[in-house]
This record gives sequence, C-alpha cells and structure tokens, in this order.
Amino acid sequence: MIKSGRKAFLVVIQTTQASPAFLEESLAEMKELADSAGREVVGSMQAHLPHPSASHFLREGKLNELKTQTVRTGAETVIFNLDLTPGQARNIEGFLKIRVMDRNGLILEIFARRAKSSEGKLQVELARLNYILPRLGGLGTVLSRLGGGIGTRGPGEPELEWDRRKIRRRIESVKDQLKKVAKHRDLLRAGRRKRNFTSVAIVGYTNAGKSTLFNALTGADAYVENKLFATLETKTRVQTINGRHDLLFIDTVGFIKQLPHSLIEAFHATLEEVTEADILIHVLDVSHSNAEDCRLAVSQVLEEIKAAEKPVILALNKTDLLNDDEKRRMRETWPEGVLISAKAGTGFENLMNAVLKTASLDV
Ligand SMILES: Nc1nc2c(ncn2[C@@H]2O[C@H](COP(=O)(O)OP(=O)(O)OP(=O)(O)O)[C@@H](O)[C@H]2O)c(=O)[nH]1
Ligand SMILES: [Mg+2]
Repeated sequence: MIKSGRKAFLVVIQTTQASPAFLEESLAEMKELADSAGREVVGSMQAHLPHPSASHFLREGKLNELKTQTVRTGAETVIFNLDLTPGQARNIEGFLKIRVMDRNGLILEIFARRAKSSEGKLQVELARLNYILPRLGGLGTVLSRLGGGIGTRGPGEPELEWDRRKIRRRIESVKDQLKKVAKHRDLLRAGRRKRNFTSVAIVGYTNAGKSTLFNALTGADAYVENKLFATLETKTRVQTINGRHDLLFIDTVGFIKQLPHSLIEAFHATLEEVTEADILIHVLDVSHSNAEDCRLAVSQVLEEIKAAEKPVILALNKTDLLNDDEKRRMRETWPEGVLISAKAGTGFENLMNAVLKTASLDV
C-alpha cells in the first residue's frame, strides 16, 4: 500500500556540474511551489548526481538515506525537482512505500487548485491528461499516482482505471470545448479591435507583482497573494490614462523556469491574450535573488508562444525593497527598464509615459 498525503519531503538533485547556489535556489523554489500547492514540507535532501541510476534515479546509498529521512520525518509524499521516468518513479515508490511526484506534477497540482472558471478547469484537465498520457505504461492505472491529487479525484475516491484510448478521447473532447472558448475570446477581441482599443498585457514571472500592478493601474481587485501562480485566469480592464480612453490592460498568468510544455499548450486560449496584445509590460521582481534568470525564463516563454516580437516595456518592480545603491545597479543592469513599485505606487508616471509613447509609435 502506497501512502500519500500533505506532508512532503523534497529531493533536490543536480545532474550537471556541482553548484551549491543552484541547489539552494532550486530548494527555495521547490519549497515555494510545495507551499503554493498547499503541502507541508517536513524535510529535504540535496545531492549532486552526475550519473543517475536508470532504475531508481538515486543510487543505493542515497536511496537508503532518503528512506531513513522520510520515515523519521513522517513524510507522506516525496517530490523531486526534476522529471523522473515513470519506471523510476514507480521503483522509488515501491521502495519507499510513499507517493513520488516531480516538479511538473507539483506545478500541475497548483494549477488544479487555482482553476476556478470552467475554462481554467478545462485547461488544467487538458494539461493533466497530456502529462499523464506519455507516462502510461501499457494499459495504465497510474493516473492517481502520477496525478498526485490533481484534478477530479479526491482522497479516498477509488482509483480510476484509465487507458490510453479513454484518455485520448477525453483529450479530444476537452480540446473541442476549449476551441469554443477560444472562439468566444476571438469575438471579444474582434469587438475591442473594432473599438480601436490598444491592449496592454501585463506579463512576467510568477509572483513578480503583475496583479498588484494591474490593480494599481486600473482600480480593479484582482487576486494578489505571495504564492506562486496566484493568477490563473486573465482579467481585462479599460483605463483612461492622460486623456486616452482606449487603453485596455490585461492581467495574465505568470511564467516559471521550465514551464511544463503541456501547460503552455493547454493554456493556449489564455496565453492568446498575450500573443494578441499590442504592447507588453514585462514585470520583473528585481528584489528576487535571481532576477536575470526570471527575465530570461519569461523571454523564453514569450518566444515559445510567438510573442517575442511585440513591443515590451520592462517594469523593474518591488524597488521599495531596494536601497539607492541597489537601484543604481538595477538601472545599469537593465537600462531600458522603468523602476516602479506596484505596491507603493511609485514610478507609474514613467511607466505610463513609456506605454503611451509605445502606443502612439507602434500601434
Ligand atoms: N514589496 C513589494 N511587494 C510587492 C510589490 N508588488 C507586488 N508585491 C507582492 O508580491 C506578491 C505577489 O504579488 P502578485 O501581484 O500576486 O504577483 P503576480 O505577478 O500577479 O503573481 P502570480 O499571479 O502568482 O503570477 C504579493 O505578496 C504582493 O503584495 C512591490 O512593488 N513591492
Ligand atoms: Mg497574479
């Protein structure tokens, strides 16, 4: 019997060159992800593992250490910071007798918790099915194991018997439903275009302060929280700035490093709000220990969704947490950026000037 539950033990592995900084950052990120998924972290283990084992990923010594630690801490789930093959996950589970998940599974779990609208729920379901499909061995019954509590199955509910055929059928049906949603969004956008709105999508790394900025600019009350992926559903609001009545701001879902491809694909309709926008405000949390990595990760997703060519205004956010020296360094690092604090409401005039300038030049 495999145990499964909230108490999570994190395993952070580096397979490339050893770097303590990488392990620390990855651990910090995994803690935030676990917390955002509503899990309690009871312990963690870090390892540099240039040659993982094909069967169990971890080598024997580490595996025994992990077992001791999970028993000692009362862990009910083990979460790895990287992708395991289905076979490895199954073997580790068999050895530890508790559920094993990976980072992608954890991100999917957060999305599943956050999805409120029917569109959001459909998108999460599609991502989950896309994630599970290649992981099914033969006639799979591993949905609940890999799902790790994702989606419709709650604790105590019977395990679902799914096979490839059923999953494929469901994927088609969800895709059909999402196509209708996308059409509806298309119509809305066409309406806006007719009224000559200039759309400004607020994009950026998760937790960068997008919704805070959106609220501050438009007076809206989008959900703000110090958790990853607080926003799953886009929000749109028209705002008059300097006498221009045609600016439409859009709050969007955050990005993360190595955003699972299944999520990008599934959130196509939502991400279209970004691909179809006229201007992007890229919100970067410059108080983040690795802001440049976050900026790069966002650029990569923008490229992947074919939005990299759009005019982008870089908003260097959370500057209220910096001293003057640090602010000066930020200006040097990103000379094209506009320093703001979405929370304190500073720098908005410069930011809006940049938006208006771009709007009159490029749109
Ligand atoms: N100190 C400080 N905190 C900020 C600022 N802007 C946002 N925050 C905080 O950062 C956290 C995340 O803010 P959100 O606005 O939810 O961030 P987001 O980018 O919308 O996040 P997701 O929707 O999860 O991707 C919250 O705790 C905010 O209060 C800022 O300028 N300064
Ligand atoms: Mg948000």
